[in-house]
Amino acid sequence: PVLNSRLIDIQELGDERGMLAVIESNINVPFETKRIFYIYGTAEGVRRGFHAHHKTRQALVCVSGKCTVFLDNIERKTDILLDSPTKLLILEPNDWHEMYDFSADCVLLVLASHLYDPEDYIRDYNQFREVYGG
Ligand code: T46
Repeated sequence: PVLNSRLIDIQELGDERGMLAVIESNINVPFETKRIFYIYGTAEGVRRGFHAHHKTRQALVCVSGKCTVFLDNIERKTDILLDSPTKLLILEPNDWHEMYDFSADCVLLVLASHLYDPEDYIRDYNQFREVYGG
């Protein structure tokens, strides 16, 4: 019943020049990163995502601005606010996700464990229930 996805803190490495945060494969993200993409310039009121994955593990961080991620593993649903460059959401493939409430300045950086493959997406909620409903 518990969600596999979880929020982790990224250590803030700051000095008088400003801040720096590091994400390293197999150190603070639990997979090897093969792909990086970022979502920005999201129009007001937009909700996106609406899928789960078969294999792809991801890590999401708002490097600027904020957004909220809705997670659903059928038994449990939760909303996670990403409002800091030090909050990293480890998003496991079996959690259905939707992103919403993007601030105008939001840059949502995503690290992924696999290259892009449309076949890895489960976009139909009934299929999601069949695959992960148990
Ligand atoms: C996810 C959430 C957090 C590509 O061509 N290559 C890519 O690597 C990606 C990620 C997307 N695309 C194309 C596919 C679509 O034509 O870019 C367009 C927008 O992608 P999509 O509608 O899948 O975007 P979101 O915001 O619904 O979902 C994305 C990721 O696709 C997905 O893996 O978990 O962000």
